[in-house]
Amino acid sequence: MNSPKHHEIPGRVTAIAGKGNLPALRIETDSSNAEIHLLGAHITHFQKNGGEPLLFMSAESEFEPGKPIRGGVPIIFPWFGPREGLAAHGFARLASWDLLDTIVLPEGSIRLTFRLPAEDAIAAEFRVTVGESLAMELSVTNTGASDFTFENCLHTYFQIGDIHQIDIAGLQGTRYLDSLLASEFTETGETIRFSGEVDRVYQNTAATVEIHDPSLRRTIHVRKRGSKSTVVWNPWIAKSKRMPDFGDEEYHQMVCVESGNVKANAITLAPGEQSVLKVEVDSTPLG
Ligand code: TA6
Repeated sequence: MNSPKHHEIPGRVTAIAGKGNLPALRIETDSSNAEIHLLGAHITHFQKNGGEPLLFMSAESEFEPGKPIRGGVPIIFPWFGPREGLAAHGFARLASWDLLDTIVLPEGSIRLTFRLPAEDAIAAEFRVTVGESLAMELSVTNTGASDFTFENCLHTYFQIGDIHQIDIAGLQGTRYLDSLLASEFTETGETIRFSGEVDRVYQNTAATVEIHDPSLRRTIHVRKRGSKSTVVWNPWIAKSKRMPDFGDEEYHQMVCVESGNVKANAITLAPGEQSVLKVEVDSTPLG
C-alpha cells in the first residue's frame, strides 16, 4: 500500500491536498515543519520553529502533473540541464513518486522514504529526514545488465533576505564551469557575491558551503557526501523575466546552492552497483 494516507502518523505526518490540489504530506516535529509533494518527491517547504523558511518557493510556481515545481528541492535525475527533445533536468522531478515508509526516529526526527516508479534497469529511492535540520539521501541502483551513466543533483532553492547582501563561502580554489560564458575558471575569492546572473558548476569539490545572510541574520550550511559538484545559481533580472513560473523580482530573495554529480562528475554504475547522494541543510544565527 503506497497511499499517503496509509503512512500517516497522527500529529506528525498528514496526507493533505497540496498546492494545485496535488497529493502532499505535511510533516510536523517538535522543532520544525515541512511539506513534500509526491510530484517529484519534491520538498516544497522546510522551516525551523521560530525561524524564516529555509527554502524558497516561487509564488508563480506551477503545481501541475508533469510540470516542474519552481523552488524547494527539485530532484534532478538522470541528467542535468537541457536535453534535445526531453525535459530539462531529467524526468525524476516530473514523476509521481511512491511513498514507501514514514517513521519517527528516537530523537524525534521524522524520516520518509519515497521510490521513483520502476524504470528499466534503474531503481531510485529518496529518503528525507525532517528535524533540527533537513537531511536528504538520493540512492540509485543499477538493476540492469550493463553500465549506467547518469547525473544527479539536489537543486536546492534557499530563501534569503537580499541577494545583494549575501555571500557564499567554501569554494575558494575550486575550478568551475561558468555556464553563461561556457568557460572554465578557478574561484579565487574567499567568498562569492552577486551583482548579476551567476550560473556556475563547481567541479571536484566535497566542500561544505555556507551562505551568510545578514538580512535574515543567519548562516545556511550545505553539507554533502557522495557529491563532487556544487552548482551556484541566481537568475538575476533578465532571466527572471524570461521564466513564466518565477516572479520578476523574486531573484532578490533566493539563491540556489545545488549538490550532486554533474557534467565531468557524472557517475557510471556497473550492474548491481549503488550510488548515494547525501545532503544536509540547516541554519544557525549569523555569528
Ligand atoms: O542549476 C542551474 C540551472 O541549470 C540554470 O541554468 C537554470 O536553468 C536552472 O538550473 C533552472 O532550471 P529549470 O529547468 O528548473 O528552469
